[in-house]
Amino acid sequence: MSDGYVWFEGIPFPVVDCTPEHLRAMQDFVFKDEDVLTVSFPKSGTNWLVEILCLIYSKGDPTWVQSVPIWERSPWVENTHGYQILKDKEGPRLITSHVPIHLFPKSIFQSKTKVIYLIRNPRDILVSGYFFWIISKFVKRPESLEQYFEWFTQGHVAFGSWFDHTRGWMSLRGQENVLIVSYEELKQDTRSVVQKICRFLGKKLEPEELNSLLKHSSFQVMKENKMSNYTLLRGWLIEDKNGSLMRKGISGDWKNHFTVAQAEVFDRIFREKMAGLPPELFPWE
Ligand code: PPS
Repeated sequence: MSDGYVWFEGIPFPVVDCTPEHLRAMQDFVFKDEDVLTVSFPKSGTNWLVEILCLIYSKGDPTWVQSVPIWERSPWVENTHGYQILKDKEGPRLITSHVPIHLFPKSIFQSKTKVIYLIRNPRDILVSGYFFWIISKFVKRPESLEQYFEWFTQGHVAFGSWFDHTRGWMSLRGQENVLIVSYEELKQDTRSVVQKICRFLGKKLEPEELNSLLKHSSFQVMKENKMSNYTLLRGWLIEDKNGSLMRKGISGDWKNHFTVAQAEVFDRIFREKMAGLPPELFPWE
């Protein structure tokens, strides 16, 4: 560990369960056609999407999501613990990652693994990250939102620049085995997006199974589910005794935290960094 991050190929990674040696070994991870990979920049709503995928695979039955920690149901390939579980697992695997595309195991590009890339308004990601990192021990702790704003816009945060991450993974859009989903559309019409994900995965849920999925992946129910809300990490990686992954679960909270000047700076950086990409890829204000 140095300066609150593990560094690998110039990108900062969290200090928990992640080493440069592991990240190097991870390069040889072999993806299988039947795997389903969730990829996102941290704080995009990853765990929400994973909960939905678990409930699709259990046909709406909540037993699995209520009895096994979320990081064991869909392990993180970049974590040593997750990697061990994945390596030995037979059959289709749910896999999660925040790794930027240029450092990702190359076997993903030779397989038919279904990839879901989850995006979210980076302003909300910034705010969500700030409030999580100040109560946890995963990454370098910012002293203020102003400071974290600087780090984030310069790409000096866990997994690097949001802009590079998004540009990188979005370059796969249009491929048959790749689906792009946004937090905002999930919030707006969860049912329709879940149906779209089911079609993508070739899965079918009966109406009552879908209703059960929607209930058990809702913010309120996930907030109470200790297998999904990260409260199992309290007293170890989460220092605040009330700390949880489940903070507000809304779109647009950045408006309550950015100053007018920060909003303008962010708009300018967004325009510069994302120039050339169709604006409709980013369904937020
Ligand atoms: S992490 O630590 O990077 O894996 O975090 P991640 O899961 O990507 O993102 C955490 C944010 O997702 C919100 N969340 C949800 N929103 C709506 N509905 C549901 N069910 C849900 N589950 C998680 C969580 O509250 C974090 O966002 P903020 O804005 O901080 O509330």
